[in-house]
Amino acid sequence: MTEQTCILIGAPVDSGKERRGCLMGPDAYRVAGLTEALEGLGHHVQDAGNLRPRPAVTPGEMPNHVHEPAETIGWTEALAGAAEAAMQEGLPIFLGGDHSLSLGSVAGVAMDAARRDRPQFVLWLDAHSDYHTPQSTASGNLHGTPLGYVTGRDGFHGFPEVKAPVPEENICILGLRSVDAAEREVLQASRIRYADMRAIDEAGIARPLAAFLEDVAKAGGALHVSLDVDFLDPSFAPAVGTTVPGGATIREAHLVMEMICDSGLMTSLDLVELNPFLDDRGRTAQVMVDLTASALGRRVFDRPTHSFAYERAA
Ligand code: B3U
Ligand code: MN
Ligand code: MN
Repeated sequence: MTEQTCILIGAPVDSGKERRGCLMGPDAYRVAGLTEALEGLGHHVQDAGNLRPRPAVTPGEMPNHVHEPAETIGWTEALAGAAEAAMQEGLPIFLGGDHSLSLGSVAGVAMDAARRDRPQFVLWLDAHSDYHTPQSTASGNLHGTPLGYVTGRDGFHGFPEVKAPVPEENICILGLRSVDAAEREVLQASRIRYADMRAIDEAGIARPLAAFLEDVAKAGGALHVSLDVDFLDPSFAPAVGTTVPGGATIREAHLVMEMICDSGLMTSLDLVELNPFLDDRGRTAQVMVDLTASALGRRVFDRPTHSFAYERAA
């Protein structure tokens, strides 16, 4: 693949849920050799260090059960600015941090796309749909809300205004197996496309992904990929607070990353929800680094050993 300037943005966000530990994520990726892996593939890597949240206050209208809203608002402001700026320099890789970091990363890259008159697309690799609002979440955990925020759903009082909402039809979620009732209703009524694990078991993961990538290419879109550790099966990615059995295998996950790489479409990436406190000798951090390398060109062979044509999903 063509060489990229990868900008590593540490985002030790830990306010999006109660269980702590994701703040150690950025350093775990560094220790697991992310920079070295990407440089070994011929890319330039700039490690921008770790961001800090802007100071913020809890808005009066926020439901009481929402956990640490002020801190997440501060992170969203900092990340949206950093994301938009980094898009001028190269391909930002956001090292989480929990998934509430994507309120900012996606809002920021979408601002950049809007400025360039390019449609923004988002590929969400996750067991969960993260489509809540601060009103609909039962847990009060804002890491369950980024897709609600970036699509412009109401109720995000005190958060920066979403000036470039991502159209629902530009979002694809793969890996679903834990969706709350309140999300399920709105998700089914939305134009977001999604494949749950049943669909992936039946048709394979390549089909829905190929169809989505084709649409991104046709539209000349920018593609943000958001990889939640819990997309993966917990048997080999245990370092996450919200494990859900029955996730993507290592092989499925690498295939996704390799197809993203082949498409040449990815313009930004989030690595989220790694909790190194729960890891087994850095095993999950290493899997996430290896997947990032696959998305940026690591291959067994230069060319596929067989070639397959993926049918478009119905
Ligand atoms: N939907 C649940 C669970 C959840 C969402 N995202 C994660 N967990 N990681 C909630 O709390 O909103
Ligand atoms: Mn998530
Ligand atoms: Mn998840």
